[in-house]
Formats: sequence, C-alpha cells, structure tokens
Amino acid sequence: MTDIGYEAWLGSGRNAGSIGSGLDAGGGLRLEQIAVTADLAGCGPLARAVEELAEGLEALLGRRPEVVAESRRSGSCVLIGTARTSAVIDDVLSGSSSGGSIVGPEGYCIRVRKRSASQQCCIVLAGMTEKGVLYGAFHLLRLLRTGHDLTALDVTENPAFALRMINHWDNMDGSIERGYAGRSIFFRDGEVLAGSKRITDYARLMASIGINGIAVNNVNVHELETQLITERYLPQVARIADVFRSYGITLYLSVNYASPIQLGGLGTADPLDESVRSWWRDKIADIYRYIPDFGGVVVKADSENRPGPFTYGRNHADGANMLAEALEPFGGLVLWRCFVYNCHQDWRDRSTDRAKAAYDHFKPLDGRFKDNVILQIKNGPMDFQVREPVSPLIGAMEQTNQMVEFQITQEYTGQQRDVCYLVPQWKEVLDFDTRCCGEGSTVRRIAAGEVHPYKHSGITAVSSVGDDANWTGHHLAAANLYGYGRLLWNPGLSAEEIALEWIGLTFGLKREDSDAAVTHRILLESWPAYEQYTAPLGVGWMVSPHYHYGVDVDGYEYSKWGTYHFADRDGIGVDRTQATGTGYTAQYQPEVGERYEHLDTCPDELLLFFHHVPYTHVLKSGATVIQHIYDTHFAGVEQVDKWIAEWKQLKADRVDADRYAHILERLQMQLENARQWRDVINTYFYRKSGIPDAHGRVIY
Ligand code: GCV
Repeated sequence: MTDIGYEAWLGSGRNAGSIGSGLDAGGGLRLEQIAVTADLAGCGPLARAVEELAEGLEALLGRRPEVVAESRRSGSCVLIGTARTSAVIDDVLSGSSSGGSIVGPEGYCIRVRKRSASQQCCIVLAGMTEKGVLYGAFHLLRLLRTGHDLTALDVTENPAFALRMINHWDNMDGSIERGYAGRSIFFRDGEVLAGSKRITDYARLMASIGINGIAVNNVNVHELETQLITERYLPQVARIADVFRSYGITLYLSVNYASPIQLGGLGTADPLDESVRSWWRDKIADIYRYIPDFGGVVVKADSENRPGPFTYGRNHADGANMLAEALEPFGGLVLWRCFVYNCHQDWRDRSTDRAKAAYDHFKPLDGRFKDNVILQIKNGPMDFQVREPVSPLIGAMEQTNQMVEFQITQEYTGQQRDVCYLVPQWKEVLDFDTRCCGEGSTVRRIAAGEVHPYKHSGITAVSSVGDDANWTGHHLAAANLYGYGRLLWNPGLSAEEIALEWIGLTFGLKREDSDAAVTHRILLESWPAYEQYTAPLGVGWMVSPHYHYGVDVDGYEYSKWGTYHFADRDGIGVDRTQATGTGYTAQYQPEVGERYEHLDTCPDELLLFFHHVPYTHVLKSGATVIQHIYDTHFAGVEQVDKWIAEWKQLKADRVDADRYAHILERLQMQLENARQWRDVINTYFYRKSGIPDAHGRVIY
C-alpha cells in the first residue's frame, strides 16, 4: 500500500528547494543553529518544537541545524524559548514592533532580530509556555514551506478559542461510527493500541493545527468501552495521554452514564443517590492516578437510547453536576452533549418537532449547571445536514458554559467519497449573529466566551480520521481536517485562504500555479455543489436510512427519527412557524425568529426548513420551488462533470501520479452519486407535482 498522503500538510513540499524565500536571500537568515533558552531534558512540547524545527529546516535547507544552548549561539539561528528564560525572549514577548500586543498562555511571537556585533539575523520564537513555542514552530515552518518572505517577520498569535477539540467516535473493536477512512488508530480487537507510532504521528498532525484536546472513544459507549476507565485499560490509555501531553494535547474519554451499574454493580445510576456519587468520585480519582492531567469526560445521556438521568426522574443538570462534582478537585471538565430528542417519534404526530428538542430540554436549566460543565451543542438543531439553520440554543444560556460541535467526518456530506470542503459552512455558522446580547452576538464570539462570561468555552468536532494511509480516505478530505484546526485558531481566515495554504503545503504547489487554481476551485465549489445535487432549500434527510450516503427521498419519511419533508402533490417543507406550524421559530431571538417566520424574509436556502410551500411558490431568486429543484440538480451534476474535465487537464508532473489517479477516481464516483441524486429527486418531484421542467430536460 502506498503511504502517499501520510505526511499530510506536514510534508516538506515537493518544491521545497524553491521555497523558503528570505532564507539567505541577502537577509542573513542562514539558520545554522537552533538555540534554546532552557535545557531540553524533558520530552514536552519544547523538545517537540526543537525536533520539528530541526527536521523541517533540514528538509528545506538540505543541512541539519545544530541545536545549542542560548549561551552558545553564534551566527544566524532560530532562538526559541518560553517567558522568563531569556532577556531576548522576554523582550520579544513584551510587545510587537508596533507595540501593545498581548501574548496569552498558548500564544507566541516570531520576530527577526539583528545581532548588532555580527550583523547576523536571528529568528526569535517566543511563547508564554512550551505549548506556545510548539505552535509557533509549526507556524514558522508553514511560512517557510509556503515561501513567505521572512526578512521582516513580525508575528503575534493567540488562538481564538480556549478549547479546540476533536471527538473520535472510535470503538474498541477497531470500527469507527461514521468513519470513512479505515479503522481506528487507537483501538483494535478490544485492545488499546498504546505505543503505536501512528498515534504519535497523529498527535503531531493535530498539534500542528493547534488542537489541544482529544476524546478518543465513541460517545455511544458500548459494553467494552465502558471498561476504559477501569484498571484493565487505564494503563494503556495513560500511554496515549503521555504522547498527547508531549504535543500539548489533553486526553478526554467518553463515559457511559450507567457505569455505576455496569462496572460498580450498583442497582442504580441515580445522580442524587449518595452511593452513585461516591462511586463516581472514587472512579474519577482512579483515572487521575493514571492520567494526572486528564481533561474530563464527554457524555451522551438520554440520547438515542443511551442511559441518562431521565430514568430516575432527574434532569440533565442533576446528571452533569454529579460528574462535575467528582471532577472538580482535579480541574476536570464534563462535556455534556445536548443532542437530546425523541428518537421514537410517531411520524403521524405532527406536533412534535425534533428541531425544538435541545432548546426545550436545556434552556430551562440555565444557571443550574456547575462551573466545570460545558454543554456541547451541534451547530444545527437536527444533525449535521448539508444545510441547517444555527441551533437556537447557542448563546441562549447566559450562565451555562457552552461549546459548539461540528462534524468533520462527512456523514451527511459525501462520506469522503464525494469532495465537500466544509470550511465555508463552518464559517457561515461562526459568523451567524444570534442577537442573544444584541447585534454582534455571533456564534464565534459566543464560543470564544466574549458574549457571556463563560468560564469554559470553545469548539469541538467529530473526527474524520482512520488508519487509511492518508488519514482521511479522500485526499481532498484532509483539507477539512486542516481547515478545522486553522479556523479554530483564527476564524478570521477566509475559506479561500485556508484552502490555498492547504494546497501549498500538501502538494507543494504555489498559489499562482494553475494546478493549484483547479484544486482550489474544486474545493471552494464543492459544498454548494453537494447541496445542489442533494437536498434542496434546507429540507434535508432524503438520504438512505442509517448509511446516509446516497438518495432515498422517503427513506426517513415514515420513520421514528423525527426527520420529515412532508412532500405531497401540492408542496413540500416543514412548517416551523409560530403562526401555523410547530413554533420552532420562537426559540430564536425575535429579530432572527421573525426573519425565518415570514416567507418574504426567510432566506431561500432555508425555506423548506421553515415553511411548507406549494411547488409553484416563487423564490427570491425568481424561480419557482419546483424549477429550482430541477435547475440545481442539473447544475450540481454539471459541476462535478466540469471538475473531472479540469482535473484531467492538470499537468502530469505537478500532482503526483498516485494522488492524481485517486482523486480522479473519487470524482468519477461522485459523478455517479450526483447523477443518481439528480434523477431520483427530479423524477420524484416531477411525479408528485406533475409540473414539467421549463427547459424540457430529461426527467424520468
Ligand atoms: C454517535 C447521529 C449519527 C450517530 C451519532 C449521533 C450522535 O445520529 O448518525 O451515528 O452517534 O448522531 O451525534 O450522537
């Protein structure tokens, strides 16, 4: 098997020789040494930073820089260190040349300093902590690999969000729920793969994009995984935590709410029962004996048949607080998921609306959760559809910590067979103004803890990684993983810029290269295209049940999952208005809810999420709903066809043969998928409505 793609965006770049401008291009930056202000006895993030720089510079310059103590530096070097270990470092940290920038605990500065005596230039990389230095090292290497001019470097960076997490949905038999890139890198045949090099390489990849917390097991905690918090498995889990720690990453575990029964032999998991509370206190103390910096637990309770406090007539605050109390002495967190809804709904019942469930369950509990609980809220009210409105629960709780959950794994967006670059979708969510504290209360500011005084906040996402050689199955799907981390560090970056960075780092292509332009276009056009050939106007859920890849218009229509489109011969969509529907729009702030409530102000792309309309309803675009369905489905397929033609035009020597062929093959698969969607959807709605396509195209 080829290992092309294993290095992902950390490969030295095929054009490494031609990049790294500013290196000895008259600027005196020959970087012969890496000078360190502390001794490197440990194997923490500082040691990792030195290792990265040494290897990265060697790959770029063709010679390995010597690693020396600061006192022994001479000539041109990279000087690295943390606060209070050197006067030069402190000077750099105390302010940028423009003055006044503040470096936070995970932040760093990178500046060029000339040593007056020798006129030699040094790059000074200073972090408040070792983690900051490691992030800075990856930043510096990124600049070098993408050919930035370093002669006037003046960088001050801090991450936008405090918690920047990944959730794996990995099971101990090695399978991954909603995984599309092979098997688990953490577990196999009931064992923990402690000591695997792959885990170290993964931690490195994640650190390079600023991820600082990873939950390694599935939120659906089955029988065997329940035992991960026992003496049987904790020693191995602790070894993974050791690797993570050296890359500045904290380990979290998903736990089974019913553990006191399943592991402790108690007759109950009632959160108010003293024996249950005491069991959890002991159990959490055990975990910390093995993993002193354990991050905390992720909990899916009373959700999709998982156990939870409802069984005992208690609420989610009771359940979460019980765990929080046990974790509090150690500084641990409870990441409590809000994906709670009735998954046994009767499709005949038109009054229950799944979209309303999370808000209805959690909003009334605001202020009743302990300080170390964070509610983990999916970005939309349903479930990671290609298009959904932002969840009205985000920002709606002033006194309860919140974090947003995205999905990198492409469960509903092509399953890493179809290309679908999700950074533009995530940016739309982050830029959405909830109005919860007046204008400017964006999701981004809420998740950064700037709108409400949250003690903890941030963003997490479901991982797309498996043991496929290239980590993500589709080579182009790695752009989502990279983009997720970059966006969490700096949500001000554009989706375009992130894609360009990724292409440059992954393929060694420069931005002005026409092959980079083709790849860039495909990425940027892919989310809109996926939306075009799948579910129109925000309606969602026309996917094959359970698998969620491929079209099945009525697959979920008469099911228990609460996911309906209500198409009949006259029209389609879900009436979620207050006036005549489920009243979901009332969960938003009035300015937002009003916009969705009325047909004339509801944006086209979410029309069918909020309204049931006739096929002849005229959209703001001027097209009728039925014509829009036909047009977008034809356009989506044409788009994929066009990518294939463009991909075939790439210059043979630019993207290597393996990746070239792999991507072409996946695009061809995508074309088949898109055609199937187009023909099934168009035919279905033509047969339902009896209205022909205005352009007379083939519909069956
Ligand atoms: C881990 C959806 C997915 C499930 C997933 C669930 C969740 O329903 O299809 O596989 O379970 O979301 O987020 O808990």
